[in-house]
Amino acid sequence: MKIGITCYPTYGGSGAVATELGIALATRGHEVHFISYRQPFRLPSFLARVYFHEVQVGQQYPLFEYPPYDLALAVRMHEVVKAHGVEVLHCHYAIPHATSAWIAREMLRAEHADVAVVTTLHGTDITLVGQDPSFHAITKFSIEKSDRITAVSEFLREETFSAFGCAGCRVSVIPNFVDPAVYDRALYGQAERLPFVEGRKVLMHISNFRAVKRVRDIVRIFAAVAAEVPSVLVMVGDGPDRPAAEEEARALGVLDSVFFLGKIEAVAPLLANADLFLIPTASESFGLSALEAMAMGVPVIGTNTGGLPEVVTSGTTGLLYPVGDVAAMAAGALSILTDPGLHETMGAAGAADARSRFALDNIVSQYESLYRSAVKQPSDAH
Ligand code: GMT
Repeated sequence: MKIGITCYPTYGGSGAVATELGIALATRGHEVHFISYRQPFRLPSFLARVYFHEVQVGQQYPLFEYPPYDLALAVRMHEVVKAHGVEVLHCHYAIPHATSAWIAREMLRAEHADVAVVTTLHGTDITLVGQDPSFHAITKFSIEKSDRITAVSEFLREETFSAFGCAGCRVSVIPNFVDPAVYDRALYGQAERLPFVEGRKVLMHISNFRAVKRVRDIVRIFAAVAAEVPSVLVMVGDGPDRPAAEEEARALGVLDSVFFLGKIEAVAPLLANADLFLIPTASESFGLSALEAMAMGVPVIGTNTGGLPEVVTSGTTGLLYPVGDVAAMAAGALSILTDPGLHETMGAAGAADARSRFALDNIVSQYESLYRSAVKQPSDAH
């Protein structure tokens, strides 16, 4: 098939999932066209059957205080569908991608052409941004107009129904995935070892450091653990709350043992260094980084919120606690770190669970069937 994929190209789980899905589809012989304002961060420069179409917003007219990206994206989608015979436009993150796809499809229909629109809901497009009064109606409209809608967890599916009512929405759950061939601890040896660890335990966090990630809690958990067990905290990624994390580490006197590595594309070699993964998030529709940690055999300490319990089985592949319960999370972390048998059992259970429930091959097949059904039998939501 010929598939167009639109996502946010910068760091973030939705862009990572969209890109890895596109690469996997191309490996299976499909032709994949990424349409976005920048080359997605996990997309290597050349891959057979993978194309990138940049959206340019055009001249910055003085009249435009807000350049209309959504319209430029719709025009590019329309152009790419026509030029390459794309059959499905798969939008990752509803706003504004599903709206632009609807416009592109209307333009095609005016020319007696067509394309199927599939929208994957990832998280804040439903739980936060989509519920903002300035976006609520258009988000509801755009998802209802999609031929197929998927959500990355049962939690997000339920949130979609409760936030939008969405009488016409048929939301299927297709979870995120990992490639077991990449997320395999055995592949990474001494060369990938972090030089500053010096025999200490490694607690790791990977995110875009937004408020929802509760980075201060991460540092507080770490400080409590480091008081008992020699350890370092490795913070991967970047975002608005990085200064807050630094401030907290300074205030707690642990800044010397906290290492901020910035944005790093390939996280598997880093996770190979980790003893524990921390994700004390306030809300998470899925928690792709937790799944990546599990696949690498790293037990997860997190919160029992949103879709995270659908990924991490508390007591088996990690330990989950109420949001903000730093003391419990620190105690949980210590219970794993000080019991090598438990650490090994949980790590192995995570790696096995990631492979059995979230393996790339199985999930990509689910998307392929969805595309086929959307092309053969589009929804009547026109
Ligand atoms: O929804 C967001 O906040 C952005 C999005 C992203 O691009 O990182 O994150 C969401 O999608 C990821 C991939 O499906 C999920 O793993 C994250 O849990 C989810 N984030 C939230 O729900 C806060």
